[in-house]
Amino acid sequence: MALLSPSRRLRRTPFSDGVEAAGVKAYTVYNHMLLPTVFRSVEEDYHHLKSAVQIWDVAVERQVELRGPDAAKLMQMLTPRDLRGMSIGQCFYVPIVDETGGMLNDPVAVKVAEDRWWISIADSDLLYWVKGIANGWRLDVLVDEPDISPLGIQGPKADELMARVFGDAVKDIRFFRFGWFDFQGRDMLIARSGYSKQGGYEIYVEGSDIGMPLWNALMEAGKDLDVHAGCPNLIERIEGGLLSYGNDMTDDNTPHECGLGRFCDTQTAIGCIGRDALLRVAKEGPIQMISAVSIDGPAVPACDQWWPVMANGKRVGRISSAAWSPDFNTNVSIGMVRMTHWDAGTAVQVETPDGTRDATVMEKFWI
Ligand code: THG
Repeated sequence: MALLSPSRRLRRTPFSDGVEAAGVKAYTVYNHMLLPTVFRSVEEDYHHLKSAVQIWDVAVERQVELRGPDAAKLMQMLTPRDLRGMSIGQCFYVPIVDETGGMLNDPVAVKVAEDRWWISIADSDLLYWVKGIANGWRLDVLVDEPDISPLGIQGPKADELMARVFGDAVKDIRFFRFGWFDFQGRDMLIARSGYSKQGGYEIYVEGSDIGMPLWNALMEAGKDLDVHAGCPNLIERIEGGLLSYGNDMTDDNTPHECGLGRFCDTQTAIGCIGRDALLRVAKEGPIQMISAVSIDGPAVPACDQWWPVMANGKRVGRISSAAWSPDFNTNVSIGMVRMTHWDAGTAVQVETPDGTRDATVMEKFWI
């Protein structure tokens, strides 16, 4: 593939200097910004992520900040997840839907204060939707994208590394909660979260100037832990069933089709845009569903287009993400499969660019 031409529109991050020094081999574009995808090789990065600790430049997880008296009201308008029980200090994975119940994004909402929320977005221009709603409803709230860049610390040795830099108290943070910690006189919001199933943290770094000092301090503190620059890993995230907006689902899909029905409380999410549409689909139930699919044969090529899922010569779904898994010794994939074929154990065929392969719909790869 040809190279990407750098320009102002293809934004660098506060950590890009560190990423380059660590020998990044490939990037993708996410929220108009550079997101590393490979350091040593996808497989080497995968084994290292599962055994050591990595520092991830996930600045592409941009924050849409809501500030003001109507911030909580606006946040509830954006999602069918009931936010009434959410405390300050919590993070919620929240589907964001449009008026038809179609997925616009699947961010992490961070309740910083009653009148201050961060929406840590996946790859779609959610800012404009949120600004439109705030202005259309004349809400008393400021909506913008502040200079905040998440840095992920992921892997089994993440606790040890973070304790060395921020103190032992960082280990007391519970899953999807956050606390405030000092680094060189700067307050940092640190959450126990991240786009892997290996455990770890996300540091919401406010102010680009402190990005590289923090990156360097973590690299220095973790030398004997074999710390390395890393990034969301394709194999590990498919094994773990972590969805990728734009790949695995789009605004054509409801949260229920995406397996995100457990994050919808449509009955009680009063004021949520798309509520009427979702009440209908929740009642009838989805007719297709995100599914784990194991694809037979040798390693499949990169999935940069939907691959048809077939049964008896008819299309019954599509594969949107796929990779060879060394630990499962098969190709793991995520697809959207029709109701008639979504039961675990169902035999199907997948039309890959390398030819048609036998495949099996799985309960899940993850536990
Ligand atoms: N962290 C933060 N922002 C993000 C992501 C992140 N923005 C972009 C993208 N990732 C958003 N998508 C996801 C997808 C999955 C999860 C988080 C964000 C996730 N899911 C867990 C799971 O499915 O097992 C836990 C969900 C839960 O139980 O609440 O973590 O990674 N800041």
